[in-house]
Amino acid sequence: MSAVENRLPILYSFRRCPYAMRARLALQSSGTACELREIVLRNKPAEMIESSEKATVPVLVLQDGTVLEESLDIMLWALDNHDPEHWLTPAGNSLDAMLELIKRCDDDFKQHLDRYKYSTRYENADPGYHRRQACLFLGELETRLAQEGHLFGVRPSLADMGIAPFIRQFANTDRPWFDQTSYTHVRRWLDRFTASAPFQSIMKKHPAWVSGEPGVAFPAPDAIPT
Ligand SMILES: N[C@@H](CCC(=O)N[C@@H](CS)C(=O)NCC(=O)O)C(=O)O
Repeated sequence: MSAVENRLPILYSFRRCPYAMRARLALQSSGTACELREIVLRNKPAEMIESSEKATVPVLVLQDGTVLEESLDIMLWALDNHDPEHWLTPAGNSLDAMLELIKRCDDDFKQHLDRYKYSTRYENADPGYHRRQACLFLGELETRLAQEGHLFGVRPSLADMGIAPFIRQFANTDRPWFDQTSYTHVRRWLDRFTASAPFQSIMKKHPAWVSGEPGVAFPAPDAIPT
């Protein structure tokens, strides 16, 4: 990929972060040209911290200096500008309903995911308990996916793209276990998501950004929906 020459929104990102994944998915779907700066979490660039004191990825710095420092805000900003795949308007469903499901993923499910995946980082965390609790959310997704193949209808929406990166993280914590669960629709949905061209494209590897150097042009032109 070529280096960025024009002044574009700057996206501070970390390839493996599920929050950054969902932001990249929306920026790509909306065709929002950015300068992507891949960061290393243990050595965050001063420029990123200057823009966003809380210093979590993703951070999007717009040309007018506005800073978006929540992944969902980045998704909504990008898709409000241009939403060619209609992620914000699933047939027969509302944005509010999608936001409600995403919130439950970000709050309750993520809390159990962290205590399952990183149980040693939490005092007295029982990974088995937290996996069972997380499965309540999976059960709900299973019911939804059994109906029409995606969380809110027959095609991917904001909810699928906002939630799938976290289910991927959950699945990869113990893949042999996950692969033998009865969540067949969730497993198929996740497989389709991870094998999809848009996901493959946002997961391309980039070297860590070096201060003073241009970042990388994102998204790849051939990954932008027409
Ligand atoms: N609510 C934030 C959460 C972002 C977040 O926690 N990102 C993690 C990486 S996955 C992070 O940057 N953590 C800070 C660190 O590890 O220093 C969002 O939706 O953007």
